Amino acid sequence: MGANTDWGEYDLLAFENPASSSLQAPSGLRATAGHQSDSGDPVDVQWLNSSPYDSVKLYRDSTLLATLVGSSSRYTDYADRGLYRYEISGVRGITETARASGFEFAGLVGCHAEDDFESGAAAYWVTDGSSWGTTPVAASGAWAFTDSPAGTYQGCAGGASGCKVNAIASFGVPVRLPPGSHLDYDQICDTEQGFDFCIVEVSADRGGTWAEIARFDMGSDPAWANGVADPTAYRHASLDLSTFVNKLVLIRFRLESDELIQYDGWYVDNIHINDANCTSLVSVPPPGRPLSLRFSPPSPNPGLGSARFGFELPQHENQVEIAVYDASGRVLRREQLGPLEPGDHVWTWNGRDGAGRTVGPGVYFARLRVGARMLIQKAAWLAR
Ligand SMILES: [Ca+2]
Ligand SMILES: [Ca+2]
Repeated sequence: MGANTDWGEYDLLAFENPASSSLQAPSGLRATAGHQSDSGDPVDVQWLNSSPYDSVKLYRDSTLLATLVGSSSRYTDYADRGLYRYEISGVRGITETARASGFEFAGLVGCHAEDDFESGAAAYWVTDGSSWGTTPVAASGAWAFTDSPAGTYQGCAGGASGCKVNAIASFGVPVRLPPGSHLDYDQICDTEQGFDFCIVEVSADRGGTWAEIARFDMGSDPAWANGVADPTAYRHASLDLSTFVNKLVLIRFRLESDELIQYDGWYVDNIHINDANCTSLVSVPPPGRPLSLRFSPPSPNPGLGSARFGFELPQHENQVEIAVYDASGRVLRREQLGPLEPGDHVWTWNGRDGAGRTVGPGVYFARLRVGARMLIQKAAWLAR
């Protein structure tokens, strides 16, 4: 601002938007899929509200999924098989905060996942701090994956001695590891020997923390010594994952570099965790999430045509009932769902009462009864 800045004008702007300076974005978004099905898999999305909001907006892959009351901190989405980016923002008045975000893979999870990049894209990868992308310098087929498709990887621009930068690509498809599991892939690692590294990491807590399982640099193989990637320089790697047996894991590739001297970077192809003949584990509950009795709000809400209610049972139950009431407390419909196994379940209401008549628009209540315990959710219903 120059010497002639009119401070009165700035004061006026501040007065018109008094809330904006104190309005903080939500944080800590965490999405956890049930991995129960490849269609309509329940995804439990939770976040922390950092300010009071009039409403919160939830996005999936940049499209608005739901506008919720300002105190909401949880939502159950139902998503078909795929990798999704969830974002949440807070709204007060006409001001919407920045968005907090997180990724989750919805759909059934097995003991095997792979990518040969022959789609020409890397749709199941989440990248950070770099321009990871597909490249025609492939071990086989037409495409592979690299941190630096345009050439040399990045160092710390103007960085001091000892500074580090990371180029990270995380494979968004989780895998439940049976005994004897391996990560196999082909690679070229053209990084400065002893200073820049191609580091493979595994997370057993859905990306919260990562453990290194291998690191390479251009000194790891004579074919990489010239620092220039060409397809004849691909070498096969097979990494033991037995440390993580019985766990649900994600893998990622992290190229770490310092401030001086960069080469062609990291090229990977034909990635697979186990082969397609591996034997899946029967059931491993997601880590850090013991089962409890839960009943989620309907989705979509308001409902139109149908609405899904998710619930979770901590143990086998013979008596499970869902009933729908109108606002006056009259029972419209009652269904016996038991016996049911522990875990996540979904009940879909088609907007009809027990006699098959379509209900009118309004507010309804769904009551889940498990033995002597009862949980209630409210459902707004639109006319068809
Ligand atoms: Ca390929
Ligand atoms: Ca370097």
